[in-house]
Amino acid sequence: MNPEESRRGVKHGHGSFKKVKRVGKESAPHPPSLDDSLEGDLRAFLIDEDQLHTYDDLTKVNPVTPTTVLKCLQARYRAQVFYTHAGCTLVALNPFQPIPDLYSLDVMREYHSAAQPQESKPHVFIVAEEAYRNVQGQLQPVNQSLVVSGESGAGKTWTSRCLMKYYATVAASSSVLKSQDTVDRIEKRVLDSNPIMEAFGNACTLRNHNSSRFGKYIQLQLDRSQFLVGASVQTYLLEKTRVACQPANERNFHIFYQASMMKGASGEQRKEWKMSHGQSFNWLPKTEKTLEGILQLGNIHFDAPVKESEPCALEGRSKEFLQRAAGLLCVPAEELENCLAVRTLMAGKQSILKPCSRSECGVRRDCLAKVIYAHLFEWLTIFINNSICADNSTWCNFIGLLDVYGFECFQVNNLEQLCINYANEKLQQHFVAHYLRAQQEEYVSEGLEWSFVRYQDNQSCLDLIEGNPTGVFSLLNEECRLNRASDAGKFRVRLEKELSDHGNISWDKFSKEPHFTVTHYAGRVSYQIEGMMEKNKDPVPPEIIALLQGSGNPLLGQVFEDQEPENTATRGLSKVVTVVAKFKNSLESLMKILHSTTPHYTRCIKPNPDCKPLTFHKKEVIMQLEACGIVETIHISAAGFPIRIPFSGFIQRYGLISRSSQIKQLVHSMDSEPGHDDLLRTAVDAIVSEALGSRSTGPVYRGERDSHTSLVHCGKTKAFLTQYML
Ligand code: AOV
Ligand code: MG
Repeated sequence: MNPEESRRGVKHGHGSFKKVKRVGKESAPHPPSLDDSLEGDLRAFLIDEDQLHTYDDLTKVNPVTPTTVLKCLQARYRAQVFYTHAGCTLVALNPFQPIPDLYSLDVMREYHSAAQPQESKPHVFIVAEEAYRNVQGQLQPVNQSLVVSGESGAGKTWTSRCLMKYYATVAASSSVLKSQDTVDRIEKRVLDSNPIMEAFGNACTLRNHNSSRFGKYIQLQLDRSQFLVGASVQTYLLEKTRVACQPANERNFHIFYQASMMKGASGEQRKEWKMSHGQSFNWLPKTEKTLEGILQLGNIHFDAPVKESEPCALEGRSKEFLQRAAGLLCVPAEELENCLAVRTLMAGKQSILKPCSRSECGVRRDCLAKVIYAHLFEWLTIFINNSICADNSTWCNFIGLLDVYGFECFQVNNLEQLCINYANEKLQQHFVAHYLRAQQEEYVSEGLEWSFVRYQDNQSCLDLIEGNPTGVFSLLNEECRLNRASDAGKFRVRLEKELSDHGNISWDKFSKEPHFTVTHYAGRVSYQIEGMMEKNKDPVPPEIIALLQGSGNPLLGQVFEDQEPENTATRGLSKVVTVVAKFKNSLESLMKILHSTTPHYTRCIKPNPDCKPLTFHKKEVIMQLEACGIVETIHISAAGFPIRIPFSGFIQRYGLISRSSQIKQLVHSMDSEPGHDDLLRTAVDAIVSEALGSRSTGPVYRGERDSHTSLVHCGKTKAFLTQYML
């Protein structure tokens, strides 16, 4: 490892790479502070600092080090330029304030009609347009995926919205935005699904006032003429615990506040919001009662029982709240109270009633609220899909937009964060596998003598989490299936025993709370074990399901209709499908879809932790750049050869401009006879030598490669070119 790597504690997945070939001060020792290092790098290599903000592509920065890249992004941010290419990916810096005209209709049209969008100013619309043309331009159309990643608050959801608007505009079957009667148009319906999903699935957290508490993959369905004809949404693991319990200074899902606000709105406010009193919405059919019912549940508290053999009694005004909740959920109040305070145990064919303890009553109340909300959310997703999904016969390709919750590290992290961070690990692996590894493997198969760039492979962290039979998820599932009370201390000992050899997990010996710390690609996160097993089992008492199935509320009756009560007492715990097992399966299906598409990556960066407009914190940004491997990506793109043209194509394209009659002859003869690779290779070499030999001084990037051989490489069947050479 070089000093940089050991400083970062980076673990590389592939030990066999040759030394990294870079131009300039490659092995400079690492200076002590970020600022010193920045200035040092800049003095040595980038003389005209004033021009830094003009670098549209980070591959042009030379040398590519975390600090020079950082300085370039900082200069651009200061100049209010928020998008920068980084080879194959786009870096998006969050301005944290609306930027006029950055996403206007005119701008959309400009990128859509550009002959070469890649040559326009960096923008997320370039990525959008590239994906759109990729679907269009192929003989065999290929589905596309736009993967937007970044930490919480970095701008993923915002970016996804911009992308959706772009497609709803450029792929509209007629000029949707010109016509007034757009109410029922599919493009509008697809866009309108966004605020609804966000109302139910987003919440204000310490990191982001509109944080997505669920993952979303939306497929925009295109017909043969490339028109948007529909969409389908797949959601992932809603953080339903938030309904009953929010971390300090965080909030519940937006919809609760929005619903209350609507209820309490004055006549004037209703006028301003264009919502008349008692107006109903097809998009929000009759959920508002149910939502209020959930809120009323939160005010129900139980007192300790007078006698141990008796159920807990309702505390203070709880009877009133219970009655209101029962009324709103359309269930008998007495049944609701029994369901919260009494458990039914089965002994053979006989059922025995057992009063719950005070804390158990609270757990059951929370469980009822969570299960209702989670089912409502699922129902909403189905409802939206039914409204926007095109008939299978009408669409043939899709562009998928992935917006999942970003990497999270809070003061206290539990199963939710482990799942969220695991999802981010999977995406990072997809990126590494697709881009970095695939590119280097192609160099090998083409026999290129190329010094490999090292990259951070996160497979070992994934093995730690998802490994079978000894990974955190498997061990957790095993623990949950044992018919015994959860014991955080015991589970910690088990983890340590089974996983102590693993480099990505550690324990703080002095911590009183049972926990484990995982070294993720984006940083170290400590997970609290207390409560993790219960969250993973996520048991729903059968009495609760039965209660809701009997509800007179048509919506509740409908969403619980097919739910089978999970009676662990009779079915056995081994059959219970745990939360992590379900999540892992759904992520695997997502990965399969992603692998079958051509991916495009956008890396959103959060320039400061406080979401302050136009504020750039170097430390914050550099950590994110390092975490997502941006520098490695740039190295491969900058020092590598992103453009590959098969020899025959290269000769046909560039042979005609050659002065050599032999090459011209070859071009003409190729129509009838393709020619051997060796012969073609010699011709490509000759064309390149001729072109570079006659090259005038022209524009030169500082630190330009020293000889023409590093601008073009001939593989076994293809010519590899740098962007600059092209
Ligand atoms: P996230 O999706 O990445 O976080 P968001 O997309 O919700 O983050 O962005 C957070 C906030 O940053 C938004 O609500 C906007 O106020 C602002 N913002 C983001 N991008 C832009 C932009 N291009 N222009 C102006 N403002 C922007 V999370 O869902 O928490 O992982 O879980
Ligand atoms: Mg989001």
